[in-house]
Amino acid sequence: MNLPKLAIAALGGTMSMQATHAGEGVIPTVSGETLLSAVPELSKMARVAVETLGLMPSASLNFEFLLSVLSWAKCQVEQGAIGVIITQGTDTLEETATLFDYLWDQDEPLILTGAMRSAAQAGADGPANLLDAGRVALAEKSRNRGVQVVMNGQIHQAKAVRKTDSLALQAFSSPIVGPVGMLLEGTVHYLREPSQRTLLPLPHMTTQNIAMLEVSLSADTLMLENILELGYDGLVIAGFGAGHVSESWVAVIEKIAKVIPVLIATRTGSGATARGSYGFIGSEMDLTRKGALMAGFLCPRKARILLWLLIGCERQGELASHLNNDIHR
Ligand code: DAS
Repeated sequence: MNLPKLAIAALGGTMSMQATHAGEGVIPTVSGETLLSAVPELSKMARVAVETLGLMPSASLNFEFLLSVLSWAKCQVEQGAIGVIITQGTDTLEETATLFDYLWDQDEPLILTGAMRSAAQAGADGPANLLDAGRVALAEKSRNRGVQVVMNGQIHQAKAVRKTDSLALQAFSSPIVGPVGMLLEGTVHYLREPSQRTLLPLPHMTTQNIAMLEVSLSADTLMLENILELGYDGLVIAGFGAGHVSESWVAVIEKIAKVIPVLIATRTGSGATARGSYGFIGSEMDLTRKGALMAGFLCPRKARILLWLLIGCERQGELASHLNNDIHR
C-alpha cells in the first residue's frame, strides 16, 4: 500500500525525559525513534521519517536552532511529506508555535506537540499526543491551517494557544477563542474555518535582542532605565490590565520609545490591550501618545516574537499594522 509520508522531528522536552538513576530528576534522553516505537499505529498510517534534532529542555531552545528546525521541516515537505510534527518541551511551545506560524509558508500542516508526563511515568501522555498529532498532520482538512498545537485531545491555533497550567495534563488553552478543533474517537474535527494568517519573510538577522519586563505593584524603574544602555533593540512590557503602567514608568518609556520600538501587552493572560478607553498617566492612550505601541491580542511573549522577527527582516516600520485587535492574526 502506498502510504503518505509523515516527518517527525524530536527536540526533547518531557516527552523525551526519563531518570537515568532512581531518585534523580528526569532529563531528555529518549530519541525520536524510541518515541515513535511507542506508537506503532502511526507506522500503519504513514511512512514515517523520524529524526532527533535535539534533546533539550525547551527552556534552552533558541531562535537560531529553531530556524534550522523550520528549514528541516520545509525540506521534509519538499521531499514529499504531507505533514510535519515537531515534538518539544511544553514550557516554550507557545512561543515556538508563534515563531513558526509567522514563517510557515506551506499548505501542509506543521504540528507541535509535547507531553506533561515523562516517558517512564504511569499514564504518560506523550504517546497519545504523538498519535493525535499524527492524525492531525495527516488529515486533508488540516491543510492551509498553518502551525497548530495538539495536546490532550485538542487542537489549538499557534497564535491563540498558551500554556496556562504548570503541571496539569490539560496545560494548554486558547483564551477567548478556545481550541480550533479536537480529536474524537481518533478522528480530527475542526470547529472553525481556517483563519487569515500573517506571513513574514525569514529574518536575515538573528542577533537582535528584545527585552521583556513585567510591571508589578510599586515596582522601581531600575531595569527599565538601563534598557537603552544595555543595547536592546526592542522592548515588550507586560502591562497591567488593558496595557497600563505606573506613572513612574512613563517618562522612561517615552525616552526609550524615541530610540527603539516599545510594545505594551497585557500581563493578565487573556484579552486585548485597550486603545481609547483610559486617559490617566500610564494608560494606553497616554502611552500611545508617548510613542509606545499597544500589542492588541498578542500576549507579551508572542508580541516579543513578532518584534524579533520584524527587526530581523528590517521591517519594524510595519509593526503597527500587525498589531490590530483581530485575535486570529
Ligand atoms: N516542562 C517540560 C515539558 O513539559 C520541560 C520542557 O519544556 O522541556 O516538556
